[in-house]
Amino acid sequence: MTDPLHQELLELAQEAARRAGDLLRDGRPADLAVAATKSSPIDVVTEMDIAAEKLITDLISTHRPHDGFLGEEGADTEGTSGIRWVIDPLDGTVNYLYGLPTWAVSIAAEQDGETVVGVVAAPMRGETYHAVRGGGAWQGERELTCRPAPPLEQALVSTGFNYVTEVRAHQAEVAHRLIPLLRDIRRGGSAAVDLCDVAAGRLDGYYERGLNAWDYGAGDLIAREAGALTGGRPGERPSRDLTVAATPGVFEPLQRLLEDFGAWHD
Ligand code: 2AM
Ligand code: CA
Repeated sequence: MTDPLHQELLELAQEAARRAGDLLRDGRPADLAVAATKSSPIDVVTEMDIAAEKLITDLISTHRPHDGFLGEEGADTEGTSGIRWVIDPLDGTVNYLYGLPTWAVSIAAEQDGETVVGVVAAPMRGETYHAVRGGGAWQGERELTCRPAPPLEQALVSTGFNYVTEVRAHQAEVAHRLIPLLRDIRRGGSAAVDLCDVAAGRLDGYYERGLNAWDYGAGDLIAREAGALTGGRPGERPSRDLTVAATPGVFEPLQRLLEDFGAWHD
């Protein structure tokens, strides 16, 4: 039996993610990709980002005026209810700019600092993922289970690279050492979607350095509820230093290699 509070938070997160996803999909100018070499399209994306975050925080605070918020576009309030919403209105901004389908709205609800609800909507994939703590991970009506672990050399692992050139260069060195030890690497461009792909059994693992709480909040719960293990450096929780998620059996050796290869520092 789902806690009625968690059910309420889930339904609110799903409604907010659906509306923000529609806004982003329907409001994206058709010529955004063509104009991607100029500076103005960045502003259009930023405007869409801000509008989506406002839609989400307005909807939630209408229903739950005492909750706190942490959002990529600046929402940062404490609240008094013990519930805080952690929101990335548009995860995968570069994909959105170019017209690639892998972008998402990510909404997590924390209760006393623990994520209890996660929703990730990927409108161009026609997919919405959700999880409530202790209630499994779902894509619509379909319950998700991460893949059975292959040997590491057959694992398909996704990652991401930072926007800052020097940081990206070091991340490329880590990937350079990792690639011969795996089946292959993917670079999807949305941390939230990568984590859901681990949950859905479409990836064996995922890692990235430099994420913020809003990038991985919802996806981390969805991956864990699908049976994946998640963490940061060995013994730590996911953080800005490092976020790792993988099916058990791949997680441990992958996390160890990332530690050895220095994936947790710039
Ligand atoms: P974004 O699309 O919302 O910016 C891609 O590697 C993933 O990491 C995306 O989820 C992207 O979020 C995030 N990301 C990449 N570089 C980042 C940076 N320098 N700061 C914050 N988030 C970053
Ligand atoms: Ca993001």
